[in-house]
This record gives sequence, structure tokens and C-alpha cells, in this order.
Amino acid sequence: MSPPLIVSTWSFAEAANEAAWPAFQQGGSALDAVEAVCRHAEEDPDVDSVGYGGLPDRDGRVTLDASVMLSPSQCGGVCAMSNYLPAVSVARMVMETTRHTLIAGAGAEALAAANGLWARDLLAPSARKRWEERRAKSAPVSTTKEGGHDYEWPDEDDGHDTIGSLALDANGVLAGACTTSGLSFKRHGRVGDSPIIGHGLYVEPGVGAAVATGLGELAMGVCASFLAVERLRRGGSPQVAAREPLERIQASFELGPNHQLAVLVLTADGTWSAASLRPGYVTAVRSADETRLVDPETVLL
Ligand code: SD4
Repeated sequence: MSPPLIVSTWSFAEAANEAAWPAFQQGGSALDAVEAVCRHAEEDPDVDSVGYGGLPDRDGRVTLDASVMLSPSQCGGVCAMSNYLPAVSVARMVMETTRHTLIAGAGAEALAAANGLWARDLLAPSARKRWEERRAKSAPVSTTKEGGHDYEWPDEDDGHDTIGSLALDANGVLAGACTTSGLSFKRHGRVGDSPIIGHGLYVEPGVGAAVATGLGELAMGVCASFLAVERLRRGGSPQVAAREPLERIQASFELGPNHQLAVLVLTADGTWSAASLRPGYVTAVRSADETRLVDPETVLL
């Protein structure tokens, strides 16, 4: 497909792609495009896995993970960050204004504030209500040091539909970004694949880019995004590259019925493919010719 082109994860990305499209079509950069896609999803209160409206951790705190990448030497991420949006833009600040690759928690919040972002409450009323309902159903299993309760949270609750976006611009530059509130009702402090280069996101100029979505622990066990791009670099097709991390996961994990991971791959010449462990995942595609949702070429299980 000829550039400019954006491919993003899940159906709610269709609206986010559309928001980024006008500037991108008029010559905007791939990096600006993927940031704009992610920002749109972060501001949408109806997306319950990203930004404002994202479901909180067990303690009722919304914490965000995000990353951006142009190349191995130009990438940045934030993790376990509260109170500031857009997390994807703070990740870009890490890349563009610091000597570091990943900044966590209070440090990420300080960077956001230093760059003019205002602190705000990220727990939307609908997300608070779901957390309160979920907590009411959970049995306290122990008393913590602080006198609070730790709760038993069954794994089948783990929601995870994060946005990841890959773009190829008219100058042939590839960029990628992803942003998430992580697993819903995760243990406080849990960080997933999305902010970690090579796990949730990877971009190799002249080769391709990959982004993962789903249960981060699966992606992290096999360096999913790096593995997919490395497969491209070694001559694999986008279809083979997207499939490889899932085959490794299948070989390495005892997968339960709710375990889902999808890998989306875009090459430097504008071909792309997606693979998922299970049905349900879709890619939102935007080019000059089309805007549509596409089922993955590979569904492994
Ligand atoms: C995570 N992978 O924190 C993230 C959640 C998600 O798409 O769905 N990402 O595990």
C-alpha cells in the first residue's frame, strides 16, 4: 500500500486514525501521526483501556504506560504514570528531551509537569463505578502492612485492548507508538509490555515496525515486537513476522481460554499484516484509498 499509511490496533482506533489523518495526508510526519492517533484514544472516555476512562488498578488508581519509537537510538517510554495525559506525548518528551529511554512513576509525572502539562484526575466516573462493583465482589484474602486488604482478583477479569499505531509517511519514515492503562484491575505497580522497547513496540528504519496488544506478560516473555521486526530483517514476510512471536508464546506458555495477544507488523515498503492468538482482534487501516477494519491474516488458536 502506498504511503501515507496508518495501521492501528482494535476497532476504536478507526476514529483515532481519522483524527490524525488530515494533517498526516497533508505531509505530516509518521511520528506526529502515531502520536495523534494515541492522543485521541487517551482522551476518549469510552475507551476503557487507555488514558482517561481507562480502568484502574486494584487500588483504584489509573496508571499509564506508553512508548514511541523511530529507531533503536530514537525511542522513549513512560510507565506507571498517574495524573497526566497524554502519556504518549510524555513518552515522546522522554525521547526528545532526555538522555533516557524509560521513565517511571513520579519521575514521568515531573517531566510532564515540567513540559507544561496539568495534573488531572484520570479516573472517569464510569471506570470508578466498575472498579467499585468489581471490588465489592472480591474477597479480602489478607491484611496488608498498612491495615488495608489485599483482594483476590480472578484473572479472567484482565481486560486489555490497548491502542498501538504504526505509520509510514510520504518521506518513507516509519514510526510507532502505543499507550495503555494496562491490565484492568492489575496489581498496583504492575507494568506491561507497552512502554518497553522491543516488547510492546519496535521500529527498525528501512525494515519495519511492530506493535503488540493483549496480555503484556505473554509479549514480554518473548520480546514480541523485537522478534517480529527481526524476522522481517531476516527476510520473512509480514505475515510470517507477525506470526512468529505467537508461535513462541504457544510453545512457552500454558495458555488459558482468555489469553489473547495480537501483533501488528508494517514494513518499510508499506505492506502490513496482523496475527492474533484468538479471534476478536481487528486492525484499523487508513490510507488515501481506504479506511476499514481488517481481520488478522493469522489466528493461531
Ligand atoms: C498490557 N499489553 O499492559 C498491555 C495491555 C494491552 O494492548 O492491551 N495492550 O499488558
